[in-house]
Amino acid sequence: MMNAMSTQLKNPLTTLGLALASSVGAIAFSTPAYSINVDLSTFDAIGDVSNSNTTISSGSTVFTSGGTGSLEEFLGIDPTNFNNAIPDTTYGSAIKQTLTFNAGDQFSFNWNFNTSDSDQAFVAIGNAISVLSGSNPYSYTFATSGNYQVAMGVLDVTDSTGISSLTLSNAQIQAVPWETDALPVVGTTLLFGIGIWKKYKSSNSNNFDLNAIAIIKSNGTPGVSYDSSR
Ligand SMILES: [Ca+2]
Repeated sequence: MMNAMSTQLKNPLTTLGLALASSVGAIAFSTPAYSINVDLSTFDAIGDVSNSNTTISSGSTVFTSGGTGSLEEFLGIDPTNFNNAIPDTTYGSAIKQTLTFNAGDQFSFNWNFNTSDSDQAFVAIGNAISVLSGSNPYSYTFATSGNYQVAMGVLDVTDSTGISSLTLSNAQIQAVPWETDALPVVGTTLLFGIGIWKKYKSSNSNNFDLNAIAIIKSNGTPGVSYDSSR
């Protein structure tokens, strides 16, 4: 008991750092995952895109099959990839953004696709294109950390008529649990950094006080000194 107390008194900043770091650890283990909202309005868009990039339609689209001004050029994806995933496309609209993911992060969004013909909605993660069908919300888990382009869009297939529309909402990243992430280390480092900063600031204050005392002493008289020749 006495030993613990004397340790605290000897180095209160280290003790504070350890106490704060422990509390962060407790929070980390009681909060296994956290979500980050993805703002679709920050995405780049091409074609028939409206409502802050949450509605993607097949009205005023751009052509597919590659080349200048094509959907594939905008996405930076080889037309062959598109043709293999979704054959016979003619026109399309899309949004895209490059985001940073850690291994295990899950990217997801809610979607609704309305079409009256053979048009398709798609999602592209990197160069991998998938027809957007089946489960809602769509979700994708990244196996490897890195920067990835994510893109969502609508394609006219075999025709250039009809208005198909994809609506998107609730886009987010479910980040990996903290206990397998680097965040606790960063948090601890920051907390100790704050401790050092506070110590440094305190040291500066002491220096300032000492200087002030020294100035008063060397001047003899505290207050403003005048140049009598003026
Ligand atoms: Ca169509």
